[in-house]
Amino acid sequence: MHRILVINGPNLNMLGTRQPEIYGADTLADIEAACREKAVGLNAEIEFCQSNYEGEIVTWIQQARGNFDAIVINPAAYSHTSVAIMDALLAVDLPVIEVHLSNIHRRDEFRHLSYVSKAASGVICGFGKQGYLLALEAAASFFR
Ligand code: CA2
Repeated sequence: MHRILVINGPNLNMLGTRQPEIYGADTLADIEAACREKAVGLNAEIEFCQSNYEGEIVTWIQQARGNFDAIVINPAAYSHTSVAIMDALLAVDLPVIEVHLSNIHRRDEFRHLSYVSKAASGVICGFGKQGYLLALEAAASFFR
């Protein structure tokens, strides 16, 4: 069975508590449940994690080599700042699908640049929770 690591960046543990007009009403636990259901249909296994710490995310990416077949990542605010996460993703040499709940291109100009996109096989943004499910499908398409 193929294994997909789903990484969530800072503040995404707050989903469902504030700013539902931007990020939707689902909590991160709701998104995890939907991802787990989707993974069954894709015959894949997922590990779903969240961190508010850049270094912890870098470590998870490094450890993915040999343990996972693809990475789905919502780097949250680190998308727009983190050369360290970009470098780790470039080094791990796995398919990387970047996902954002909101359409970052319709928002503040500082959100238009994602360093992570430079290491991503593809990017999905603006589809809320559904975007995670599309990202899992995209990841699984690398296995066929
Ligand atoms: O649209 C996305 O998924 C983002 O990655 C979310 C990040 C934002 O910095 C990116 O530009 C786009 C922010 C996640 C914070 O989520 C919260 C949810 C509820 C309450 C507070 C923060």
